[in-house]
Amino acid sequence: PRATVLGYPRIGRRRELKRALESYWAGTTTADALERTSHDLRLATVRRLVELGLDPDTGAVPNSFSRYDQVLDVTATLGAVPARFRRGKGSPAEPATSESVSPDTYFALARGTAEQPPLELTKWFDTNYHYLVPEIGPETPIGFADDRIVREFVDAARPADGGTAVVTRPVIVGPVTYLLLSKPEDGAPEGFSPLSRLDDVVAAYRELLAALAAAGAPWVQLDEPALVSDLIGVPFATVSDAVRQAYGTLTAPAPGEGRPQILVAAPFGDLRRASGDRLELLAGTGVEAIAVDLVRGTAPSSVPGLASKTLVAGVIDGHNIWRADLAARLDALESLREVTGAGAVTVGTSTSLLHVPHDVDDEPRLDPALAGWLAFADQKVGEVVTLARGLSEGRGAVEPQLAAATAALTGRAGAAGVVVPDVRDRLARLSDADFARAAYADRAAAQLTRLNLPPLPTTTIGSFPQTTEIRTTRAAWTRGDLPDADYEARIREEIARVVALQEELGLDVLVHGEPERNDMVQYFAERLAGFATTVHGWVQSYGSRCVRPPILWGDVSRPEPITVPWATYAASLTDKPVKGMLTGPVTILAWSFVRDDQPLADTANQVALALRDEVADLEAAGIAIVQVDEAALRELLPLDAGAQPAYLDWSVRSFRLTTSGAAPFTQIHTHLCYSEFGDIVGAIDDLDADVTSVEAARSRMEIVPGLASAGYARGIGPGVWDIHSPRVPSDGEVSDLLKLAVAEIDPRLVWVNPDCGLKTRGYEETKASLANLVAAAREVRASL
Ligand code: THG
Ligand code: ZN
Repeated sequence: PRATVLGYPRIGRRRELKRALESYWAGTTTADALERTSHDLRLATVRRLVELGLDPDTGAVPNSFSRYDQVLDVTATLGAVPARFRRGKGSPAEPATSESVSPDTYFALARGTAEQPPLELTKWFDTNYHYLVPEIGPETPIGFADDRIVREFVDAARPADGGTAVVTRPVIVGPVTYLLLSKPEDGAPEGFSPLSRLDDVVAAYRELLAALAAAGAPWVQLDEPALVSDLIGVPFATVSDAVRQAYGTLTAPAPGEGRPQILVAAPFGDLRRASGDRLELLAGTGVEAIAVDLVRGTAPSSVPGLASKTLVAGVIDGHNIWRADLAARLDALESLREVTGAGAVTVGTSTSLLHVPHDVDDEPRLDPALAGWLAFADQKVGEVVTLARGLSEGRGAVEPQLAAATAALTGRAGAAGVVVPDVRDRLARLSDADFARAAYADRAAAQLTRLNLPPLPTTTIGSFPQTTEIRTTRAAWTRGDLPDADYEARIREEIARVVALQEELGLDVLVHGEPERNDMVQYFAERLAGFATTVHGWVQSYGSRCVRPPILWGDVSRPEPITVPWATYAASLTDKPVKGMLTGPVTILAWSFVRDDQPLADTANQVALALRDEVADLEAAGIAIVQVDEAALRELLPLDAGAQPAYLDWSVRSFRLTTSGAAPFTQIHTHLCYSEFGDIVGAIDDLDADVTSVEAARSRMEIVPGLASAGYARGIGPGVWDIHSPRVPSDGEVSDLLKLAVAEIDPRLVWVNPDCGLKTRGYEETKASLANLVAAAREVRASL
């Protein structure tokens, strides 16, 4: 095919999948109804892609649907269900055989059961999508257990409804990436590597490919993003060997069996890595096509072995929402065949379109000028189709489209708000002094005197449970159905309730609970100049959960204080210190679609300056503690090791720019989500926050020794309550974790707090857990 995309959103234009899943889980609909909705969404999607110009007959249309997660789908295809979900099935002495996975088991893996926590959720490369981590041990069953992928191909190719038939290209996570993203199953021997099961996995994929060929699939797409990442924890050469082995076997089917042509896709980075050229590696295998990310990757030069293959040129950004410079992209495409020596060039997206919303035309409230600068999934398919036509029929055939794209870009560059001289001037005038606070020892002394807190002070991360009533109130006000004064009164009432509850529980540092915030990024984006928000721009975050990333399109400034009225109201209700709560610049960038016309570092510093003013206003209003959350600091860490130092430098600087205007007697807190901090301990220290809270309960304080040995010597709140499940930890459990912390770190530095915000928890378990947390802190305090 001449044009394709690597994947398409699955949630549905009106989040139909979310609704179907949630009513199935609630027990109000059946598994059959969920299956029907999935079927309808799949067919609607592939037909939409044909309508938008992809070829219906040649495998140009990806079949990339998933009921929950594409990595879980491989686990189900392989029947690779970990033993902890198989108890009671078969005798433990007998090795389990892989068998097809029922909807109950599929969703038990995704969401857990009364007895078993779910598979772990982790970020998919450098996106805001989260996949379910497979658990693979020496005995985990692995086979070709489930032919859903084949049935979904047949469903589109020979539809029962008599509508348009589409010969799709099934999209599956590739065997190497699947195993590299797996973790050892509980009970696996020390040092076991899931990659050691490669032969078994590849054998199953070979059967799957044979079944697809038998069903008539001309192409299959195997996604191998792990090939572009240095954050994979396995030596470079080991990964390359696995690729050679896997694709050597997959491209040589067993006698009498066929296979579709294989497209290996490597989104999110450059296959030509500092440690070796993986484009050349893939070109040396028998696969028919390779999809490269030309948005992140460099323009490739001559590649041996590519003459017999198709290069799918990912020139349209699947990860961001800006309309492309089509004329420039066409220039690049025109020279690509000569430069690389590829046998053929297909125009494609850099990544799946999973990471962008469906359709700009579905956003009636966007400013029309801004809307004209944007391309969501459907517009991106159009761009790919246009470029393919230009490539095969010549520029003349698509001149109007090229001109329209150029005009949109020119309009964008010159539009009011994109460049705001005041914002630029302020940025240009910054000096090193704007990034530094007084010495920590002086700050600590001033804060000790002012705050007068007990040792092991107790606090929470910021948000309290969001009741249905609060969500309804916010929604009514947003719709315009609730007058401002009534809304304000309702929020104040909620804040007063949350403050009273915290006093009753005996917490030392209180929060206002954030009932006014829909989302910790969207809330600020709605109140800062330079951002736009959407109505239907939902992007799947995991399973049925979605976010609506704001669009950061212009220079950022703060028209008026954002959080000050709520924080000061809360502070007026209590004698205890109340923390002001802000979201930091890196997290705001990580969870937004960010402008692509200036360095991220500059954009981050603009956001930082707006937040710096908010810190100053909170301080002036008498707030003694300000927390600036950088939940996503680890998340934006580049996959490419070479790019990490520069990222850590600008991200840390933007945090310091946000906070360093604070006086020594103002205590700056930060909170970081996720527990994998090994790579960034140095950066955490460089943030120079007075107190840092981190996730630590699930890993039983694993982060603490690392921080201690790195010489970390400021306040630290390792989470002692895992808020990711409704389970209430006993006071004994909490005090055991606390004792682990104070054994490693000077007890004068240790804070007592949950792992993360409480907005997804209920009040029952919140009250019980916080009571135990306070009791445990008191017990350990007494023993110091
Ligand atoms: N905000 C944003 N991005 C995030 C998170 C966030 N990315 C990482 C992490 N947190 C992802 N976690 C979630 C958790 C819950 C939901 C989404 C992502 C969620 N969404 C609601 C839903 O889909 O029903 C919609 C929320 C709404 O109504 O606005 O519950 O915290 N930006
Ligand atoms: Zn968190």
